[in-house]
Amino acid sequence: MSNILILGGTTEASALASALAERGARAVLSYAGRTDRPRAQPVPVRVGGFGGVSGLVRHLRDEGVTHLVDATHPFAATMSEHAVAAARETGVPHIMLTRPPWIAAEGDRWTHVPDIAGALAALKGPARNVMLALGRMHVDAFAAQPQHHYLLRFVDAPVVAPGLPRHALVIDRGPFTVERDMGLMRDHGIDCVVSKNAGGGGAQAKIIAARTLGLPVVMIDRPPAPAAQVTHEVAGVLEWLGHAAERGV
Ligand code: 3Y8
Ligand code: NAP
Repeated sequence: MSNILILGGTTEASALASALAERGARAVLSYAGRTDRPRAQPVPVRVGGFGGVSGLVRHLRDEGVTHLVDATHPFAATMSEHAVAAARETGVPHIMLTRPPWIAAEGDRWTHVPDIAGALAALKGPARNVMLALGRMHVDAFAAQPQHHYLLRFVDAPVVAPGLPRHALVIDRGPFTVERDMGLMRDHGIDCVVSKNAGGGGAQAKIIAARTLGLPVVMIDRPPAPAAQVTHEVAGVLEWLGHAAERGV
């Protein structure tokens, strides 16, 4: 009998949880606990870190996990590295469910940067109205370029006000729509968007909105992914699970 652990926090993880629930498979979806009210799931949910690789190893053994699916966000690099290490140490079969990076299309005005520091360097110069669609965890770094007016979007209202002198804050969770993101950009006179190359559809609205409005995008490329089996589709995980079952793992 399978006992699948999904490392979640993305649209694809939720879609996989639904597919497994429909098939009556035994699965648990795991959240880090970054948001106040994570989306309800059709499978049992656990919330909170495992306590590093050793904590994840212990969890896999104690819970008798038979398959580990890392469906975390492409920027959740630490979790993904831990998952590969814990799977190797325990011998639990492991696969990554992730989405391909966005590729610039006709009309896109992207500047690729490798990380947050690269995004800061790209923002040197006179004051602009910048949509900083990176969530909450990296916002304070942008105080290094205080001349801009920043439009921020967080999932939850922050306990402490963002450390940026000039900013507007929108509290909203995705998936977003192109229309709403275009409206937001127009209302705030946005002339530049900063984004992670998250891939997928849940964060893509702002990229299409920027293209439609002819706005430049500072695109933060994703960190390197660990060497592991990867699929871009929920169907790929289901096939792998069926496959793995055939091998009797
Ligand atoms: C806690 C779980 C689902 C998953 C939905 C996806 C889409 C909507 C778009 C913008 C970009 C951003 C951010 C974003 C999106 C999906 C997906 C995605 C980007 C939730 C969720 C958790 C988180 C954590 C949160 C981060 C933040 C990043 C906001 C739930 C809603 C910016 C990433 O306040 C914080 O500490 C928030 C932190 C990590 C990045 C950051 O640095 O702040 N996601 N997002 C997960 C956990 O606890 O394990 O609350 O339901 C999930 C989703 N957010 O099931 O429908 O699949 O990517 N999430 C980015 O892409 O740049 C928003 O505003 O345009
Ligand atoms: P991260 O930096 O890679 O991981 C930091 C630590 O958070 C991990 O070592 C682990 O703690 C814990 N953790 C991360 N994901 C977890 C999960 N799904 N279940 C249990 N513990 C988890 O991760 P992150 O970038 O902060 O992302 C946290 C969550 O937000 C993930 O679910 C991710 O999918 C989601 N998310 C992130 C982004 C983003 O931009 N980073 C965007 C959308 C969604 P321990 O070491 O204690 O085990």
